[in-house]
Amino acid sequence: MSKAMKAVAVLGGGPTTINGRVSGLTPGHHGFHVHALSDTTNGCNSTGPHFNPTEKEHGAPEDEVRHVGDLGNLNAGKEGNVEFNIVDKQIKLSGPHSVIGRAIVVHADSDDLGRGRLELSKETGNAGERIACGEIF
Ligand SMILES: [Cu+2]
Ligand SMILES: [Zn+2]
Repeated sequence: MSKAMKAVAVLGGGPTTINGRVSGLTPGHHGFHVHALSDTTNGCNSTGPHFNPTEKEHGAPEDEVRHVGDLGNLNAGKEGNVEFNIVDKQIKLSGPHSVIGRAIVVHADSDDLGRGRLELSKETGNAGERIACGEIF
């Protein structure tokens, strides 16, 4: 299955708006994060961990305690497409929280938002395989 992703980020006075669309997904929830590195020499696995400049635990986008890169889940429809329009307070396009030069990643599975019982819940959200990624520039 081929996946296509397009995203645009807009810096406002305060929160950052990120919108775009992803197609070719399986229907349902898919973890969606900014990972630390834009390196894709070994596919999406080279993009490092979730972008976490504040060294906090994994969480939901609305949580105060979260990785800066934690954007929750995309919810793909029956056709496997999803459009998103995310307004986020922690994502920045300049300064120490800047996501420029990092990667946006879509996962195979749902992100448990740090509320899961599995060991990696507070680290990765157990979102599974990285199925699509792209550099943020
Ligand atoms: Cu991720
Ligand atoms: Zn995270």
